[in-house]
Amino acid sequence: MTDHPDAVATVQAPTEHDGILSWVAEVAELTAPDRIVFCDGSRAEWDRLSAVLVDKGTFVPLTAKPDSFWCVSDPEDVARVEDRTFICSENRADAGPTNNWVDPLDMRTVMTEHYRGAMAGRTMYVIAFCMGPLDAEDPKYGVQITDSEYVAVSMRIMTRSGAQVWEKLTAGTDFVKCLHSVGAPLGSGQADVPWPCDTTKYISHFPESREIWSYGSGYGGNALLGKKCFALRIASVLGRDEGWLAEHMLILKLTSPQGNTHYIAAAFPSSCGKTNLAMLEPALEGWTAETVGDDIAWLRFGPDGRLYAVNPEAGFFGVAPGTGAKTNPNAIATIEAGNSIFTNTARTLDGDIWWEGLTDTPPARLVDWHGQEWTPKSGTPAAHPNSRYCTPIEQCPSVAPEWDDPAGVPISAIFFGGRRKTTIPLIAETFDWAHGVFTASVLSSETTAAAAGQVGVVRRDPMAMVPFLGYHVGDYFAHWLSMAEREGARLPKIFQVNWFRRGADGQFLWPGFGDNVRVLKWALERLDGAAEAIETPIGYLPTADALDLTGLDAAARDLVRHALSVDIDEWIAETASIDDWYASIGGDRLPGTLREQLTALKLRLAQT
Ligand code: SAT
Ligand code: MN
Repeated sequence: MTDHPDAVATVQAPTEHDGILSWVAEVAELTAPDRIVFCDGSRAEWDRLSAVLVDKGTFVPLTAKPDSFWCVSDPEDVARVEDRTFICSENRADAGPTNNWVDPLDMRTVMTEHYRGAMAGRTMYVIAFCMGPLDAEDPKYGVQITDSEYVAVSMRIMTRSGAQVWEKLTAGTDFVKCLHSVGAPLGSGQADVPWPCDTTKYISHFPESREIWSYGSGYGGNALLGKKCFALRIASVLGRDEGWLAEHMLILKLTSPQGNTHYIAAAFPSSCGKTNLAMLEPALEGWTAETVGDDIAWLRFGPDGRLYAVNPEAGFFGVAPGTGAKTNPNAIATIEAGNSIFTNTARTLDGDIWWEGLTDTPPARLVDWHGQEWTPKSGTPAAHPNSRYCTPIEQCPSVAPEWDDPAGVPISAIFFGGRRKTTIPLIAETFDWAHGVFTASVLSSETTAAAAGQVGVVRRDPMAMVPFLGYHVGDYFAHWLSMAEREGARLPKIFQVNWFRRGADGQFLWPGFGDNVRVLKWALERLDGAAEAIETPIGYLPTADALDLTGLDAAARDLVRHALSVDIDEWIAETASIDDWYASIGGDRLPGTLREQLTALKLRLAQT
């Protein structure tokens, strides 16, 4: 690698915050970088760092999109590594049965040795960022130290960062320490590789001291520490302590033809369509949908007792495959505007990107995500199933003007969904808050490529948060239930959805995408009691005619009827699996209310 004279200059620290300065000095002492750069988040900095990345062979500039770059990762560093993700609470019991736990002192000892000298030959970047609007009443700041230019430019897209944050991070202001190294020190004169990382990886969280230590990976969820590590794992602990919720939810604004606006939040596991729903193009005449967030929502009580949602992020880190002009035109327009990074997609020979589902037919020749020449005859996917686009939210044509409102948006309904071939109907309205929390606590989904490991296995993923909880899952359920105890609380209605149910022949029963507005419309009409529903053991479901199926043909309507059916035998089997799930949580931490909910569900099923 040739040094870029502009990029290597160690700039003056833009802060007098002692806590930051002493921590930066301590980390530099341990990790031994060649130089330190405090990021200002400027356009010039983006240009400089992307030039460094091009020079290293990490980035290939795209000629078909302005200021956009393609890159491929190390083939072993393509997803979150849940088995290497740790919640290092002081007491093992506080991490709960769903997290890996290591004693914090032991973890610090082991990781300190990995960090020792880890940044040799590299630049250490110091990035100040704010999760959520800068003018929030109680802004949540983080500072990430990283030795990866890829991480630095990605953080510029994904968070509010740079000079505007340094200005606000005045002496004594709280911040979350986010330490990251790819774990690939360079000996003197040693050439860098395009995607430095280590085979050993640790994604560690210290909930009591609000710290994140990440080592060995450059991949999004492992390395962009504002995202899952801070905005979900650490923030879930902040929310528990401060009376709010940090959730794996999109935020969507929906306006009916009559001009009624509602905001909804919806939780789905990774790679189950949150981004597509967040950018929905309604299939029903007269409806508009606008995007507030696509992945994470922080929900706080407003003065009127309603829950207000804020999107802590400033960009999308969306799953590329399956995203196309038909499925998500707003995502396509967002990336067309440029300023984007594409990781592990394929690249065309004329300087554009491609992935399965972008167009119906692939180009005749491509460079695939391994960097190898690819043709449709290759017989392998051209893009990795977890390949991603990273792009600024402000470029999204469907972005709601209030996406950056420090007050957030009031949530009328919360949706929980997973990827289930059977059992779970298209939509069900839960009976009340406790039943809604119960339903979310037993949410399940077939695993996807967003995390390393087997794909397609059903697992319980309560609130779609199982990989992102910073504390004990039973305490988390208690925290959700406690929302109803707050004086004057006016909580949203909770719904369960499943876009992925299949018929006996394996075909999807529901068209999904823009047609999902039909389901959302029914749910919103339920808020003021206007839509018809029937009571079933699992909740209220639309009657056969209550869903607006205008424009769907008879065959599609038949499938919808199947999608809406509640199969009692399947549900009895489901409750047996819920028994196992609850047993794994441990009786002392599982709220009694949820056990009662399960008993009541079994009773309703038995009486049907
Ligand atoms: O890689 S991320 O964790 O940021 C995306 C996801 O898996 O939801
Ligand atoms: Mn996600």
